[in-house]
Amino acid sequence: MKRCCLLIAFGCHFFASVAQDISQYYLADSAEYISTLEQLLSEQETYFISLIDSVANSPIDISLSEGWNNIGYPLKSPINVAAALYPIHQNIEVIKDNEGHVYIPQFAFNGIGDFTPGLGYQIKMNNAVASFSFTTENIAVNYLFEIEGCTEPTAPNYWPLANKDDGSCLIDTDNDLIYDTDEIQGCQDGNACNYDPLATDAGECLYPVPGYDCNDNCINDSDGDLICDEFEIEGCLDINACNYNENTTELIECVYAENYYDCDDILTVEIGDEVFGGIVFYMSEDLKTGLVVSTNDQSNSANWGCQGNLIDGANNDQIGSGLQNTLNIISDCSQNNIAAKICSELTRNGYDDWYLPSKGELNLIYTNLHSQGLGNFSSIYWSSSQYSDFFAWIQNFNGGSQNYDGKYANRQVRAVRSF
Ligand SMILES: [Ca+2]
Ligand SMILES: [Ca+2]
Ligand SMILES: [Ca+2]
Ligand SMILES: [Ca+2]
Repeated sequence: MKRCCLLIAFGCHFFASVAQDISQYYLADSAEYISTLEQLLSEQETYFISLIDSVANSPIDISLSEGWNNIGYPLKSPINVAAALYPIHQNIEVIKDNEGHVYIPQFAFNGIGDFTPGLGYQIKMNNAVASFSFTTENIAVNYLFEIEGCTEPTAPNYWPLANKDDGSCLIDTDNDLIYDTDEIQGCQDGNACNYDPLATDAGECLYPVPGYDCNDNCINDSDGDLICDEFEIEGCLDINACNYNENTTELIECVYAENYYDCDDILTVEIGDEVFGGIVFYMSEDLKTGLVVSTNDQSNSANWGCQGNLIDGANNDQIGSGLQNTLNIISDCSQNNIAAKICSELTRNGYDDWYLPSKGELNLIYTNLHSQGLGNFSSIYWSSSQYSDFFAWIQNFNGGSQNYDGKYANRQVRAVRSF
């Protein structure tokens, strides 16, 4: 390789490749690296001194007219044709050497390579150039060649000749004794899916979705249906069941509402409905319980019983007290075929828990059913509410009045039960 070629190659390739190898040199043998650096510096310095010397000793001014000209290359050192003619390259159409090689600036094609000292060339100009000379200024300033390497003076592989940083500087920004160029960014959490044991700089970590491992498989899946234990949905697939769930993944026993109740245990019946063995005449405020009355009379001629005896605990007249009144009457009164016993001994529609309604309950039967044309009632009915030792409460369903009557009187009997 000719000397001038070396200079251009220096800039474009040789320096760069040496610089890239510097880290190895440096790490392997810093003495060898310094020696190499000194040698290169020395060679370039020698070359420039030689070039400057030859120009200084050959200050030849050339005048170029439009069209063909003959010129000689006057310097003592060869130099790249493109570099030497850079200041006037826009005015040149083509330049040829004796062997027919050409340099065409428009196409950046240099078939000549270097000017050879002492040789002549033919140059065709697009425009005349009055004054041109081969000088170091033109060559060094106008023809920019880049030398790549580390330009950071504090780096151990700082390359003094470099004018373009190539990112190779050995810098340890975070002072962990690992050069920036050797750092590996990655996740440093051993629990993360993308944990990188080689990472030297913290990077983004990725974690599995709760319940799953890093391969998107369930951590726990007892029945192996690919639905993780914690995401199983227990339910029943019968749309009529209270625990119906269309998203069920784990079948459990279906649960159904009781008859005449919804899934919240709320009654679905209304006053007047024939259910629970009778006709509904009362429902509690929370719509969970109620009272029914038999659809026919249990007797149309029965005593209240135990005339002249005061039955303990049978004076209650509120709604809900008929059962207790009845229990107290049959407990205290040994007389048979009395109204309370007729009711308590009744088995009807599968139910055997009937009793004689209290005064308040009997009035509800009158108001909610009989007044609405329901229940087939007639005349006067006994309540289980005692008035005194000789009297007990009755209600006349012809008009609805409540009064007391002698316990010996024969009145009608209609049993009720609660649900
Ligand atoms: Ca570092
Ligand atoms: Ca680091
Ligand atoms: Ca499962
Ligand atoms: Ca399952």
